[in-house]
Amino acid sequence: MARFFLILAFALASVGSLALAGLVERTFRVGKMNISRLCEKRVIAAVNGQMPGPTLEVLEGDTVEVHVINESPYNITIHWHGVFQRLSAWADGPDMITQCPIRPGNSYTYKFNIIGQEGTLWWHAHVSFLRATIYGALVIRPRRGAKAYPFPKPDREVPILLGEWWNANVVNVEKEALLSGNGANKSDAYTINGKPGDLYNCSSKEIYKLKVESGKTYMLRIINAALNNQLFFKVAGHGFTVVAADAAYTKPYKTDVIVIAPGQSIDALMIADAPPALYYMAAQLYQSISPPFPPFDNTTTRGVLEYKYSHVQSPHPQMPEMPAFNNTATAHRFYTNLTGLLMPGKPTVPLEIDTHMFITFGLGIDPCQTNQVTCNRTRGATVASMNNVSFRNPTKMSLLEARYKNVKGIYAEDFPNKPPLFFDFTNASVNTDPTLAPLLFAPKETKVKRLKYNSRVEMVLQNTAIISNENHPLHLHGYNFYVLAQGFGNYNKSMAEQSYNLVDPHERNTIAVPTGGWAAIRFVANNPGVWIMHCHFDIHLPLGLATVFEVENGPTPDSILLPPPMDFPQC
Ligand SMILES: *[C@@H]1O[C@H](CO)[C@@H](O)[C@H](O)[C@H]1NC(C)=O
Ligand SMILES: *[C@@H]1O[C@H](CO)[C@@H](O)[C@H](O)[C@H]1NC(C)=O
Ligand SMILES: *[C@@H]1O[C@H](CO)[C@@H](O)[C@H](O)[C@H]1NC(C)=O
Ligand SMILES: *[C@@H]1O[C@H](CO)[C@@H](O)[C@H](O)[C@H]1NC(C)=O
Ligand SMILES: *[C@@H]1O[C@H](CO)[C@@H](O)[C@H](O)[C@H]1NC(C)=O
Ligand SMILES: *[C@@H]1O[C@H](CO)[C@@H](O)[C@H](O)[C@H]1NC(C)=O
Ligand SMILES: *[C@@H]1O[C@H](CO)[C@@H](O)[C@H](O)[C@H]1NC(C)=O
Ligand SMILES: *[C@@H]1O[C@H](CO)[C@@H](O)[C@H](O)[C@H]1NC(C)=O
Ligand SMILES: *[C@@H]1O[C@H](CO)[C@@H](O)[C@H](O)[C@H]1NC(C)=O
Ligand SMILES: *[C@@H]1O[C@H](CO)[C@@H](O)[C@H](O)[C@H]1NC(C)=O
Ligand SMILES: [Cu+2]
Repeated sequence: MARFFLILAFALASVGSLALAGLVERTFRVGKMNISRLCEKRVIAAVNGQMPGPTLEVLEGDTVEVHVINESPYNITIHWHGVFQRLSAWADGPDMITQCPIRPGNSYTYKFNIIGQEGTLWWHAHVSFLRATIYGALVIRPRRGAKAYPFPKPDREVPILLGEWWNANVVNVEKEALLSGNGANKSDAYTINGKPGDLYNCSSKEIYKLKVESGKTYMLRIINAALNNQLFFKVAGHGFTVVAADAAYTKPYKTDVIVIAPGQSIDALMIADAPPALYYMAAQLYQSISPPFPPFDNTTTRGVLEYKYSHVQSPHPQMPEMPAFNNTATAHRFYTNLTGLLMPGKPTVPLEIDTHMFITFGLGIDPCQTNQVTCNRTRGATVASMNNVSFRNPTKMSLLEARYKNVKGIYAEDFPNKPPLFFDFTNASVNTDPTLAPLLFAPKETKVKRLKYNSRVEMVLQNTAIISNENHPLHLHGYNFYVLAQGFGNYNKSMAEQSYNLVDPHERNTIAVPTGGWAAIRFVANNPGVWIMHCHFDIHLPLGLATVFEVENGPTPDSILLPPPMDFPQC
């Protein structure tokens, strides 16, 4: 890894120590890669001929410069998932939100600082389904001279990227789904660090192996890079202590199962304290949809944990007992048991609120568009929405550029603070009661919510039962938020507020909102720019399950969005 000392600046670290800021410079060539998986040879788009792509390892306080060279036949953007991107929204990456894509043959340098966050994040393509093969880990360690981890230093740190694989060109899978307006083909496999494991055909050698030594502690940096599915993850014979989620430290939480939604990451300590032998690690679907189910990928990916110097190895590794695919109780227990680690000097949850928002979200049905050639015109096309707005990307220029250049007509600033109608949101009768049929329809629009700099925002995120109850992982760009409470059914203010954790809520950039339920979150809008909040199921984003926050500049020079870089891609 190239690391040059850029400036001998005395920076006031968030942890209160003096340290040097480094520059981490990398080149990502996005190009074709030959790969064999599940009895088929395929050509995929990948970074530097690797899948998963290279791990970016940085220290908190570093500046990162990644030169992305697009040698693929596709439009590309890269998103640095969970990075705050303070004053550098130009480097955030979502297609048509903060930039036009890098076209084939072109390049763009993403430049940003990493400040005030430590742990595991990741990077991925943020255009069509391409992140199925264009993704990698982003590891942020404490800066030099800083107090190290707030837990005993692990002996080894291991990225565990959970992925999803199609025996198909993923761009076509998305295209086909959008043309039919009726869901995407299910995937053919899940993967651990790119490998499906030995439960799939032609895959017995494509299995991830982790060698461990008795008594040592391993920090698993687990990332769910799957496109459309939440996962349960377990290792037979071993337990975990969760110490961070989405690159924010948590109070240590002991569990034998990790539940993880697309977009989320979990740092978990695992001690190799089992009798030396072979053990499987496995990941399998957590399916939150209420029946009847659409077709879903019910397969299991697994890897092997292998003790070094073990002479008593049975050739048959032990398999962990996985939760049932519909075990919402286990998912809920995991998600609600996380609390934040309070640290001196670190900001905590805002107690005063300037902007209250109540956001309903979920699926819906619109009439088929004329270009949706395979759409069932009797049924209509599946769409998705927030507060009854089905988000539509602009086409002429990105929202960020329109805001910066003050170009009118690209977007409207009237995304509502609440839904147009309060109904019995989580009652499935909305799908069968003919008098409620008009509720299913959500108009397509490009609307943003404008926020004053430093606004303290509380959002209630309320799932609806329209089409189906489902746990959607909502991801906010540019910020972490605090998770105050979550529950099932309709949000009831007086009841819910009693359950708010205003002492040590954990932080997230992606929250899996309970199926048929709600979550309450807070954040401080202290980063000027335009920031998308969207469902991290890749199939729901193009359907419109998104909205955008336009955050104003602040009053001081260090609270104003910087100008776009010279090589900023144009449409
Ligand atoms: C992929 O395979 C094709 C045909 O086998 C070969 O022509 C091509 O050079 C390979 N590409 C790479 C990047 O290895
Ligand atoms: C989706 O699945 C159908 C049925 O198996 C198949 O015919 C079609 O080719 C698949 N689409 C893609 C893009 O792979
Ligand atoms: C493996 O191949 C067999 C025979 O084609 C098929 O029946 C089975 O479903 C396949 N298994 C998986 C996990 O794809
Ligand atoms: C999913 O697979 C498991 C075995 O791995 C099986 O027990 C379960 O019935 C399957 N569920 C569905 C809905 O297919
Ligand atoms: C999970 O699905 C099975 C059938 O596949 C069903 O018997 C069981 O009641 C379901 N459990 C929950 C909690 O929904
Ligand atoms: C986790 O949360 C559940 C409620 O979902 C609670 O009953 C349980 O005691 C908690 N467990 C731990 C270890 O915190
Ligand atoms: C189209 O949708 C209607 C209404 O949901 C359904 O009855 C019909 O079977 C669908 N047609 C096809 C070809 O799937
Ligand atoms: C959404 O807006 C449309 C068009 O204005 C309306 O017909 C529909 O009832 C609204 N749905 C909800 C859930 O408010
Ligand atoms: C909220 O809960 C309280 C206490 O159970 C109840 O009295 C009230 O009717 C509920 N409000 C709504 C809107 O359901
Ligand atoms: C690629 O991006 C350009 C510029 O935004 C756009 O005009 C074009 O339609 C895109 N191509 C595809 C295949 O999406
Ligand atoms: Cu979703």
